[in-house]
Amino acid sequence: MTALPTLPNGFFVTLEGAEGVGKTTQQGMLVDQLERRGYDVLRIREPGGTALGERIRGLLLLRDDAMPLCPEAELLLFGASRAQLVKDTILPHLRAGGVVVCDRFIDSTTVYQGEGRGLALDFIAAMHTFCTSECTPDLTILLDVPTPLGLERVRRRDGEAAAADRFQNEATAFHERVRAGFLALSRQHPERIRTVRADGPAPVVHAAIMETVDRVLG
Ligand code: T5A
Repeated sequence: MTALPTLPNGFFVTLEGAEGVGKTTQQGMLVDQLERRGYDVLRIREPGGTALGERIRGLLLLRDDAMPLCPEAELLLFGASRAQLVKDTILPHLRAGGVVVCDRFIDSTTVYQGEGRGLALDFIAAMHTFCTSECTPDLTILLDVPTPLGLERVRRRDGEAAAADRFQNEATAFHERVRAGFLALSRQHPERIRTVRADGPAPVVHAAIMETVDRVLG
């Protein structure tokens, strides 16, 4: 039997970006491609990825006017979901030499709760250390599209259901801050975060992602 290709410390890739940039679409294409090459790939998303995380996801994403969430509670719920995911799922898979492909991770918190909600960035950084045992992605692909295009894509995809999503219903100015925050973060961490234009057809975006992944994986 042929052994799966493994990596001594695993390989941790995250996909980031504002609403509707195509993370989920591209995650599926990336996972398929890596699996075809024989890697043991774990596909996960945030918030979620564990039984606890999926319950927290419901609290965070579903708009419930009877149960408003203050920004501080929102931040800590993202942290709780992530702590469980890192310990139960991400670290064991990386230690076994596998590849983890996660739809959103720490950068989403820095940008949405930090830049978007205006919460203290130094507290958020300390929370990352506490919740993740300093587990940082080897590579982060930042997908970027103009804000109106991203919002249009999710509205077309979700139709009337979009009204129930707490984040999609934020003002355009919030989404513009999020996009600018991601781009600023990629300039601060060029060694880890690679920006890929995502306004073209999905196969073109996928090819650009594979080129980046191949450069880092070697
Ligand atoms: N959040 C999350 C925080 O505030 N803090 C945090 O710490 C974390 C982890 C999660 C929300 O939580 C927030 C951010 C988010 O608002 P979610 O439901 O998991 O929400 O969804 P998102 O991650 O936001 O994903 P989106 O709904 O924005 O969509 P994707 O995954 O970026 O895009 P995708 O692939 O679903 O594509 C959207 C539509 O566009 C089409 C697809 O077919 C789909 O219909 N599409 C394209 N069309 C044309 N050309 C292309 N290249 C296309 N690619 C995809």
